Amino acid sequence: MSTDILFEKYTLNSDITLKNRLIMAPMTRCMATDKLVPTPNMAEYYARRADCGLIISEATIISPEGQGYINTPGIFSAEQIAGWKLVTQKVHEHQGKIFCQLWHCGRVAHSHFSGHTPYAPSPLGVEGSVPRMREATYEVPVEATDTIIEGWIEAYAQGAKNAVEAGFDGVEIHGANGYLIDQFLHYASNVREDLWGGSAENMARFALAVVDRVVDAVGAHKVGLRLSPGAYFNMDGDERDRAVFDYLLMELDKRSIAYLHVGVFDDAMTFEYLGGSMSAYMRSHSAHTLVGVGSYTAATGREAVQNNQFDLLGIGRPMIANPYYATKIQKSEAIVDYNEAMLAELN
Ligand code: FNR
Ligand code: 8K6
Repeated sequence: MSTDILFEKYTLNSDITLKNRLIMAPMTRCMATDKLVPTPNMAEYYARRADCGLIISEATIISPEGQGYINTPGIFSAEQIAGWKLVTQKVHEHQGKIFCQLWHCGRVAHSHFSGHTPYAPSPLGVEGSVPRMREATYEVPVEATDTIIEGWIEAYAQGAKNAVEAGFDGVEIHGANGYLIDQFLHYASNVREDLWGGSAENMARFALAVVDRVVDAVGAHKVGLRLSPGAYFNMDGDERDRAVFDYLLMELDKRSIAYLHVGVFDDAMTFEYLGGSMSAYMRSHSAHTLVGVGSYTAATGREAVQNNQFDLLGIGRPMIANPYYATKIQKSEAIVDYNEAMLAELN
């Protein structure tokens, strides 16, 4: 019998072994309570995905001023930690593993939620409005002071500690998709000329500081990081960004974090200044375990893993459409196609 590489065990590090190479990609579902507390329904939803090697939770905000979408869960209050405990217990009862994705929206946050104009690296806004809230158009953010920036770094570390207290197996720092950390990493959103901008080293400083503080808080083996070196969502590309990511990936290789994760919707997208896809660029510039993602099926993703394009396969939308996705793939059962109407409930 031939073995399926997707269902091989994968050793992330000396503390964490995954039962297979399928990763549930983080997906915002906007189903937490108005106090941003995860619900029992969310616990059941995640438990139905515990057959994959590792679940990455939906993005979870680390402080109230980081919120940019309605009813996204948080990890900064005791009530939220208690809500997440239910989720992690259910996933563990089903022999699954789950990391918490730590999130701050930066300029894509909104005063509708926090009562004040969002802070960001530079006062450069994005076009558009909060999804599902057309009246809430995006604001021009206020440039963050050093004190605010230090507070953010601390908030990521506290969020990581809270996540471990809530029973998560680790955390994924959300450094992708045009949110706060990514805003430091691209010239389109960072025109600072102080310690936090103006050069590759300065622009990477915030991401590295967050990684280092989170590692100090919970241990490197429990820390993953998602990055979007290619600008594609809430962000414009700039060829100077390349040097920032070259530097950042080089620095990250000096740290023994659990994995890196590509942040993209379609990994077939290529970026001229990266010389190809985001996954190919990250693979050739990093020795870390790489989670690839973006419009893969089990078949195309398996091929990519076999070709050593990445180590672990992130699956997003198909996991919304298919509870027990991993089991279905393993048994070669038919997969239900995803459609956006499925976002209306937690199947
Ligand atoms: C996402 N994605 C996403 N990414 C992230 O880092 N944090 C998040 O909270 C979300 N939220 C989210 C919600 C929904 C409804 C979708 C469809 C996507 C991106 C996601 O993790 C993944 O990168 C993409 O969906 C591409 O993978 P698939 O869906 O093609 O397998
Ligand atoms: C539905 C609740 C809000 C979800 C927020 C996360 C955003 C995911 C929504 C999917 C939109 C896809 C946009 C991808 C842009 C790629 C452009 C090439």
